[in-house]
Amino acid sequence: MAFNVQEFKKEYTKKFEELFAYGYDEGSTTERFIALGDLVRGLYTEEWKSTVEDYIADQSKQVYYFSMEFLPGRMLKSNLLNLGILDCVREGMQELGLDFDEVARGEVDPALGNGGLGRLASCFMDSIASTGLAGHGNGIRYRYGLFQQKFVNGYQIELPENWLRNRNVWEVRKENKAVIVRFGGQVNLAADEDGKMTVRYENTRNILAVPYDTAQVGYKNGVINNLRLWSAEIPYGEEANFSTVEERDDVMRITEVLYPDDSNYEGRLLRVKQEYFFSSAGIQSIIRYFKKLKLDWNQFPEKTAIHINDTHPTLAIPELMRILLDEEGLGWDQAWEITKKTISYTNHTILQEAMERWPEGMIAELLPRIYQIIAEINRRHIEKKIPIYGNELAYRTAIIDQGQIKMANLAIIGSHSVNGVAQLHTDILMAETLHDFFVMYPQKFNNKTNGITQRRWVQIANEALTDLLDDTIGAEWKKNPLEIRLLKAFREDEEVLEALETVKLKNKQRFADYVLKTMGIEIDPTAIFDVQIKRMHAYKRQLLNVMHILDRYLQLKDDPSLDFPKRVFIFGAKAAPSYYYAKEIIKLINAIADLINNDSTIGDKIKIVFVENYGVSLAELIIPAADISEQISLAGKEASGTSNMKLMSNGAITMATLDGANVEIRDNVGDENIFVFGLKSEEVQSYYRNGNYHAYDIYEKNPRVKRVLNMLVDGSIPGIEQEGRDIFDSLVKFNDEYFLLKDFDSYIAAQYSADRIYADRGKWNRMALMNIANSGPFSSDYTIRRYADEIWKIKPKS
Ligand code: Z16
Repeated sequence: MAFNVQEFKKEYTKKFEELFAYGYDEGSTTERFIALGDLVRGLYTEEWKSTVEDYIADQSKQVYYFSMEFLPGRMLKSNLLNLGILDCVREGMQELGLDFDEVARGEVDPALGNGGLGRLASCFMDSIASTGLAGHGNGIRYRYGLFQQKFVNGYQIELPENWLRNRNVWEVRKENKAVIVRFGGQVNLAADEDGKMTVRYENTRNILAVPYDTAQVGYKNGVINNLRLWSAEIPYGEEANFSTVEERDDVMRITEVLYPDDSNYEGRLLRVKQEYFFSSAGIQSIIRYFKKLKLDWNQFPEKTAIHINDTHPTLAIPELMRILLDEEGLGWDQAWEITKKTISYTNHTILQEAMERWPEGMIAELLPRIYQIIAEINRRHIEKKIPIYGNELAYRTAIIDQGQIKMANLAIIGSHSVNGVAQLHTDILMAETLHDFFVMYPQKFNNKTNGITQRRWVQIANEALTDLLDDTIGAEWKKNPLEIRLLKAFREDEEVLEALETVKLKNKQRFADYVLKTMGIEIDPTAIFDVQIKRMHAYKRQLLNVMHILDRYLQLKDDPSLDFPKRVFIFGAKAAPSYYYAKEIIKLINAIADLINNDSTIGDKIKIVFVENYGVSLAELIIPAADISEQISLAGKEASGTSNMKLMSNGAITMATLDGANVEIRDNVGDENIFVFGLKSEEVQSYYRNGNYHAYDIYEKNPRVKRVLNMLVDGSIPGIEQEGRDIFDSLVKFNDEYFLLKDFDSYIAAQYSADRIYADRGKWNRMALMNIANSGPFSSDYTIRRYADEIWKIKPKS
């Protein structure tokens, strides 16, 4: 993008005055950001428009990524970076006497997702545009994002996240592209003049779905795709069949707030309304686009791929069927072939409690026509499979079972591709969780290991590392992330290793400043920064981390002269508001932090920092500062993990169980550049199957475990009477579902070897270097290329 500093300064000054009627020097940070964002959006609208026009002119195949969640993070810097004008704007702002980073922080971070799944969707949007693919997001414009987390007396409390309180400069409301989504009512058959039967919906509640579009700017390639988020509104004119105020309120409620549950299913009516709302709106707008091309319906899958991110958008399948059958007049078989060829599905979890299933009656009442179609898909599926696989297998794969509609079953049967998100996860799906389906449709199953965009997670979050890389290996890695492997040549280069240490120290200092300012805790930037950042969940085992902290604390109390490097344990985690146990662990960690941070007898050998309101923006601050990346879920439970990839890309060394993508990280960095511990997935499976795990025995026989766990119930940690007892019981009395006690010894041993190596700075720096150098394969650019080649069958724009 041709643009110079002088021009920028002029444009910015003008834009600010136009918007606010006074000079930028008088403006607030928010206003300064709004003026900048507004200016930047204006810079790319031309290319945004022409990208769409080119797609239509070339009739290129489009992929639509349907996701209930997107977590883009602040967009100012990523847009500037991808437009190629980040440096220019930074310089211009500085010359205007403005602090660019501060202005950038004036943007609200849109928290329209819970965690990994939503952030993955946003990495994918960035990679789709940046690799030149015609792909767009489809989701919900929640009025309120994921709750803001505060700690009060160590307890999590949730506050509404009103992310639209200031103007959203990036979105464009497209009222003329609105569609109607219908709920309720009855389905009737009616004959027209020639006796042809048509399906009529009567007495439906009609809701207007209004799209808000946000540009997805590709990295220096002129491609600008679209993220379309739908908002529910009351229709005008004939469609406005509402009578009471309550009915109106109901409409507004659909896109009011994001459900705050990560990997946990809650069978709420409003949730399924949200799911149908954005699935239907998305399908309708795709069909409208396809019709402009004036092609035959059989060409629909040649021109369209629709990807459903987890089962949340699965109603896209019967919705596509409905439109093809009822509105376009196709026969069942043709419609079904088109649907299956168009749709593909990603599974993100094997946790049973996360599997979506809806009561038949609920769907029949809310979406009568969709229910009929699901029932017919189910009927045909069973009828077809019985002769081949027998009754038992056929019924085990049924969509409707015991009055429930199983969304994963519908997603698998109604699509041509089912993928897991790391090799181990996909293997478990095929061998265990979805084995029945694997027997029926082996060709549908495939793996697509997750990835991350180094543009955000290195170039934007870690400018110091970016500069060092550029100076050391050149800038090719930015276009071609695998080229970061060139860094390996410098593994014995003292100067580079020291420079790497300096970069890390600088990032640790930056985070330490934040911690001092926001929490009043002083931390030493030369200490080991040991980081666990992810949703709070029992299977992720933050509690194992806690056990290590308590053990270390006890060792130090016994012998204050013990010589190991100082450590700062850094946590960031939100708990689902209804997840009681997760909230108890939050309270526990905060109580331990209070105890240890204020214990002068251990000096600052151990510090604990539990940041409030962890999210994308805080991740950008924490990840570059991390030395150790805690990836300690019970083997077999974490589908992939993606913070593991972000942390390794920033030179943190992984403390890992062989779970999710950790396995592939180990394969890439080699055993000597990672700390691996704990049970393997097969061992866990075998314990579950044989029922021969006895946590109580470990508690009785392992004095270190016993001492640590007793701390939970003997009053040594003030303020956790209830929590300490509950957590103790979950481990000792209820047999420790996630094998913390079993993995304790090997975890502690791995932590001690980390201590020893950290003391050898050269060695540690070399390990950090090798992690960075081997992070290229985890770029979402490659993940997306594999989705494009193997599932979506689309090619980059040349
Ligand atoms: C989610 O973030 C994930 C799974 C799920 O069923 C629901 C939500 Cl909201 C996560 C997985 O836990 C994680 O392992 C994975 O890396 C991520 O999805 C992206 O695939």
